[in-house]
Parts: sequence; C-alpha cells; structure tokens
Amino acid sequence: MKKALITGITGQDGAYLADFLLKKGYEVHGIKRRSSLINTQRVDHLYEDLHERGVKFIMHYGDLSDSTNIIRIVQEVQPDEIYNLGAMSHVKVSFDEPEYTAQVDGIGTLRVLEAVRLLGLIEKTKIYQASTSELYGLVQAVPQSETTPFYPRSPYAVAKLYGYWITVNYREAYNMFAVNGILFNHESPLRGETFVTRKITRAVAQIALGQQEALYLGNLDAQRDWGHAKDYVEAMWLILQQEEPEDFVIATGITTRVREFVRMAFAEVGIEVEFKGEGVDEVGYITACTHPDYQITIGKEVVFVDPRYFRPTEVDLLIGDPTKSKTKLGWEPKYDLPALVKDMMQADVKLFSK
Ligand code: NDP
Ligand code: GDR
Repeated sequence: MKKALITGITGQDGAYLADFLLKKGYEVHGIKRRSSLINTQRVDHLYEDLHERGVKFIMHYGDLSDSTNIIRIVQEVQPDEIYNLGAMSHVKVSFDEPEYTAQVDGIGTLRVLEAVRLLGLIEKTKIYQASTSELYGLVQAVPQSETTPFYPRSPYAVAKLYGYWITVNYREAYNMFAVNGILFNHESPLRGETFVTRKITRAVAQIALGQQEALYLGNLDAQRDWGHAKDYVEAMWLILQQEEPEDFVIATGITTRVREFVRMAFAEVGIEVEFKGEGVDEVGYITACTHPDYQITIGKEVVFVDPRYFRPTEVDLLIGDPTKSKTKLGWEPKYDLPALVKDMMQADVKLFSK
C-alpha cells in the first residue's frame, strides 16, 4: 500500500486530494496546524478512530515554519509521495504578512525537500510542489505555458517563485523526483470564504434568500482561468505517476472576468444583473469596473466596488495553456465554468437555506 503525506490537508485542495488518494487505496497522512478552534471541518468526514485497526487516514500536528517537525513526520511516515500544499495562500493578505508568507510558502518548500534529502529518502519519496499561475504575474505572453517567463506581483508570488525554483534545483542537483504543478485558479464549494468566487457565491445565495443586501468587491475587471478543484487534484496525482519528473501547467485555457462570474452566479438563482457606470477605453478594456461608481444592479444596486479590496500590484490576466498536461498526462477537466458556478451556487444556497 502506498503512503502519501499531504501538507495543507485541512485546506480546499488537501481535502479533495485526501479523498481522492484514499479511494485509490493509499494510506494518507496529513499535517495540520494547532489552532485554538477546530480547523479540520473539510476532512472530518474522512476521520477514522486511531484506536481501530487498519486506519488509513492519519493526522499529525506540524507547521511548515518548523523544520524539526517536518523532518520528524517525514521520518515517521516514510512516504512514497509528498504533496506540499500547505501555504499562506491569500494573495492580498500576503501584502500584510510578507515575511511569514516567505517563511511558509518559500522556505517551507525547502524544509520539505531537505527533510527528504537528509533522511536518505531521495530514491523513495516523490515530491509535488503546489506552484501557481500567480508566478506569471505581469503579463509577458498569453496563453501562459511551462515556458512563459515569470514576473511575480505579490509577496505570495515571490515566495512561491522561490518554492518553484528550489524544487527544480533539488531535482537537478540531487536527482530527486521533485516537480511543480503550475495550477491556475481552482475553486469549489470548499473554497475559502475570502477568495473572490466563494465570496460571490456565498453573497449571491444570501441575497437571493433575503439574508443580505449588498456585496463589496475589488477589481471586477481581473481575468482568471477558473477550474474545479476536484479535477485539479487528479492532475497533481497524475504528475507524480509519470516516468520522468517534469513540471506541468494545469488550466482550462479559458479566461473570464470577475464581473462575468458575478453575472453567472446571479443567473443560477434566476436573477438577471445589469452593469452600471460602464465605459470602454481605446483598447477595448472595460476600465470602469474598478471605479467606485461602478455598480452591478438587480433592480437596485447590489454589488459595489470598494477600493479596500484592490491589491497594490494586481495580476490582470491569466489564461493557461494546458496542451502539455492534456497530451502527456492525458488530463481532461470534467467541469467547465458554468458547471463550477452551478456546483458552488447549489452548495451555498443549501448552506444558507438551513
Ligand atoms: P487553502 O488556503 O485552502 O489551504 C492552505 C492549507 O495550508 C491549509 O490546510 C492551511 O492550514 C495550511 N497552512 C497554512 N499555513 C501553514 C503553515 N504555516 N504550516 C502548515 N500548513 C499551513 O489553499 P488551497 O487548498 O486552495 O491551495 C493549496 C495549495 O495550492 C497552496 O499552496 C496554494 O498556494 C496553492 N495554489 C492554489 C491554487 C488555487 O486556486 N486554489 C492555485 C495554485 C496554487 P489551516 O487550515 O490551518 O489554515
Ligand atoms: P487569486 O484569487 O488572487 O487569483 O489567488 P482571489 O480569488 O483572491 O482573486 C481573484 C481576482 O479577483 C479580484 N477580486 C477580489 N479578490 C478577493 N479575494 N476579494 C474581493 O473582494 C475581490 N474583488 C475582486 C482580485 O483582485 C483578483 O484579481 C488564488 C489563490 O488561491 C492563490 O493561492 C493561487 O495561487 C491563485 O489563485 C492561482
């Protein structure tokens, strides 16, 4: 039986990946942080009583900012595969906590690689690093592929850039099976509440149910290549099953503006929206969506632009090129954006109807 160790198991991707690997017959170990309130809601359905025999889902306390516990856990588990998903993953928050973000998202990756190397597990343990489309940052070229140059635009992306390159370096220097999945945005009903898609689906569900009046958002003009987390964790696994260690872009190849996501979410509950205060600049961009006078209405104003949610430096446009993952991994997403929005809206309407 193969053993997998997942950092960030309590997060969106960790929960879907744990479920996926257990169904494949893996023994799954996860690292969770100590917190004053229970933070395992996303994986509670997988919990098994450690007093029983043959338990296949085991959690360990740990933190990516502490190399000693990473080494201890890797030694104890002796994993065949490590998925390094743990991170301070919020781009806007990384401007408020830049040093911590560098510690966890950057040096945390080094700690995982070093643990495997120091423990003499190079031959045994494959490592997946959760790299990100945020590495592309300021647009150099589209669609973005494995060979597009990086230009990170936040402390989060700069920390992840270190994580990306230290993974490549350990692969080349020590012949380790250490690889990057450069994943574009992926969402789900388990998405954290402060990321834009979930913030929208939660608010739209509550507005439709008469529980909330208004929604305040930042840059409605940003374009993202959104997929479903369920599809993306399968790609992570496929990347580690290859003969050769290689980096892969995982994306849908389709980009959509935040404002359009808002429209789609309202459409799911039968509400048509209008965009108010719209203007188009000389190159055709709808610039007014970032102006505080820009609003989305449903008979009355309902979505307002609040500059508080703007980032000091923004990533305007992401479109991934999934050609390599489709041809080499045979990966094909099952969800398109309308199916993703439907899944998230249905879950949030159910949640707030209770
Ligand atoms: P989440 O924010 O949902 O989950 C992050 C996980 O990391 C949580 O389990 C969190 O624990 C854990 N974590 C945070 N800080 C530490 C720390 N110091 N030590 C150990 N664990 C820590 O992120 P996602 O599941 O969405 O993303 C998973 C990974 O993929 C992240 O690395 C993210 O940066 C990256 N990524 C995500 C994309 C996306 O669109 N979702 C796209 C590309 C990359 P806790 O629950 O206690 O907070
Ligand atoms: P992102 O996701 O920064 O792409 O990082 P997020 O959902 O936070 O933002 C997407 C875009 O929406 C704009 N936006 C807002 N964002 C948030 N959070 N809240 C708002 O109110 C709001 N209004 C507009 C943002 O400016 C941005 O342009 C995610 C994370 O999961 C990272 O960990 C991961 O690496 C990348 O996706 C790929």
